[in-house]
Amino acid sequence: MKQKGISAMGIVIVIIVIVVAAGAGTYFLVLKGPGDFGEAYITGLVDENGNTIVSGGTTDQKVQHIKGTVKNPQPDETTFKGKVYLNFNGADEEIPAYNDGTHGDETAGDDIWAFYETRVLISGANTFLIIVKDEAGNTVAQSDEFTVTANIPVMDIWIQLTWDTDGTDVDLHVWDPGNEHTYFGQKTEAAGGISGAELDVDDVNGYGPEHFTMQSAQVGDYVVKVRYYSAHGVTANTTATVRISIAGGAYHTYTHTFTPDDVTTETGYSTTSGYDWHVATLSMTGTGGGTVTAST
Ligand SMILES: [Ca+2]
Ligand SMILES: [Ca+2]
Repeated sequence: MKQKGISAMGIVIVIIVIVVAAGAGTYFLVLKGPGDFGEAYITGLVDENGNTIVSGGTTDQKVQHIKGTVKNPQPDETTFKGKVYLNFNGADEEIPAYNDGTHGDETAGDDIWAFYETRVLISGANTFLIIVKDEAGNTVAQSDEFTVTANIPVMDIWIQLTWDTDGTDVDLHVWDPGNEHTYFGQKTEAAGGISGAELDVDDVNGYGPEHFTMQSAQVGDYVVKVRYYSAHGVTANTTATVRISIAGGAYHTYTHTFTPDDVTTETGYSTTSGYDWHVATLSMTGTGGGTVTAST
């Protein structure tokens, strides 16, 4: 298949990494040859209308699908021997890769694995980068940085939930000052959720993300909570990460580790129930600003 940058593969590049152990006066020399880097590619963004955007481009669509390919750190294996991360606007988010002819994978069972990820952009500059690590946690490949400028309104509230286990279902919940509630059961105002707000998707099988966006927030407190809804048989702990940006400002980032025992069978939802992770309270001014207070 065509891959951006593959024409440069014939050039022998030797990257010399010198790590100086400060104080000990000891030098470690690590040589990396061709093939160690450059086998992760972002081939493009695709918006909801099917339009493809190349790096450096602009868009007026906030929902974008990021597609591309990576190679398995150990060739000829039927499972991926490592982890793939999408660095989206500065944060590494673990993502799945497929070699079964789905999610944009062109040939099942070869050495090329595909990813297909959805993200909700912020207004202005957005950056994407793919990082591949082996099973020991060493970075073995990294894509070129992919940039896109989103000509979309600044959101008073932008929230993203991701987590680090495959197959699990974690849910983002937001209540507004009037106790209106947006979650998977009512993602939009039309479905009974918060007026003027939207949850883009309920991810039920691993990693997320789920995004909550609201262009014009009311005056008052918004409560952000996360529930571990179903482990779907996964026995490992799940660490969830929530990023919050108020009016396009810097990210507030919070993490919480759930054990399988934290999955709750409770069916009620409230701002005060004790079996969810209370992430933060957003105290909005109603004029495009507010403060974020982490739950204690
Ligand atoms: Ca393949
Ligand atoms: Ca979910």
